[in-house]
Amino acid sequence: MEKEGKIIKSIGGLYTVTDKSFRQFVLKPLGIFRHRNIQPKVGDNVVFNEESIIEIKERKNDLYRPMIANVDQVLLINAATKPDFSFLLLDKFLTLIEANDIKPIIIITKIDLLNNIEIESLKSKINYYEKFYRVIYFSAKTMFGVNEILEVTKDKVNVLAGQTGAGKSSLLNAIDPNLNIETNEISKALGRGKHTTRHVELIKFGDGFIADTPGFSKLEFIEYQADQIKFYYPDFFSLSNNCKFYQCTHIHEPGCAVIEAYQKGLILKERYENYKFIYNEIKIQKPIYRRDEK
Ligand SMILES: Nc1nc2c(ncn2[C@@H]2O[C@H](COP(=O)(O)OP(=O)(O)O)[C@@H](O)[C@H]2O)c(=O)[nH]1
Ligand SMILES: [Mg+2]
Ligand SMILES: [Zn+2]
Repeated sequence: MEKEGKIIKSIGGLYTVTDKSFRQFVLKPLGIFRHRNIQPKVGDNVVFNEESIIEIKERKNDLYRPMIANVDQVLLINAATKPDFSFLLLDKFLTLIEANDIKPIIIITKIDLLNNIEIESLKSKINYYEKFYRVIYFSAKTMFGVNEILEVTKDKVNVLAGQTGAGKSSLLNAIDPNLNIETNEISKALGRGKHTTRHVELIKFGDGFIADTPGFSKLEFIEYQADQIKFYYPDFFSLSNNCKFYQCTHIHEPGCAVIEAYQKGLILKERYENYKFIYNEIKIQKPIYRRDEK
C-alpha cells in the first residue's frame, strides 16, 4: 500500500507523516536517500508505505528558520498597539519574506484596543499594502476576523512571524484553544540557546498546518545586497520599467519613476522612507558570514 502524506515532525531519524485524513505514521526513510545525501525534512510531501518513506516530492521552497520545506505563506503578525504599530518592522519583515519568495499575509491584531477613530487612521495607511497583500484585522479578545484567518490558512502550510508581544501565541490559541500555548513568554524569548536545538513541528491549524515556532525572528539582512532589495518591493517593481536607468536603485537616480511616484504621494511616505532606511542599513553593514546553525 502506497500513500501520499506530509512530514510534520522529525526526531532522531524517525519521521512522523500525516495522510490527508490526519492519520499519523512514524517512519524511516529508505536507505537510498542517505546514499544520495538527501535528508527528508518537516514539510516534505512524500510517498510512503507501512514502513518507509519511499519518495520525496520536489520542494517548492526550503526555509532556513524554522527548518521547513514547502511553506505556502507567512502570517505576519503586527499589533495595532501595545507595542505601537511600526511600519518599519512591517516593511522589514515583508522584505525578508519576499526575499525568501514566500507569500506574506499581513495580520493586524489587538484591534479591540483601538477606538474607531484610531482604527480608521491606521487603516487609511495600511490600505496602501492591500494593493499587493492580503490584510486581515483581528482580535484574539473579541475574535473579530477569525473566520477570515481560517479561510486564508485552509489547506496551507503557514509560518508565523512578528516581534515578541505582537500576539502570535494568542492568535494560535484563539483559533484552537486546545493548543493552549503560553502567551507573554518574555523570558523564554530572551533565552537563545533553547531555540536552536528545538525540533520544529507542524501542528494542525484549522484545516491547514502551522509551524510551532516563528520564523524570520532575527531581522538580519546579512545575506542581501542593498541593490537587490528593490526586487522585494512589488509596488516599486511594477513602476521600475519607467525608471530612466535600467539598474535604478530608486534612491537618488534622475528620472526614477519610484521617486516620482513617491513625490506625487502615490507611494506611502513611510513605505518609501523605510525602503531607504533598510537600503542604507544594508549598505553600511560589515560583511559578516552566517554561522552554520542547526
Ligand atoms: N487586548 C488584546 N490583547 C492581546 C491580543 N492578542 C494578544 N494580546 C496580549 O498581548 C500580550 C502578548 O501576546 P502573545 O500572544 O504572548 O504575543 P507573542 O509574543 O507574539 O506570542 C499578551 O499579554 C496577550 O494577552 C488581542 O487581540 N487583544
Ligand atoms: Mg508567543
Ligand atoms: Zn527608480
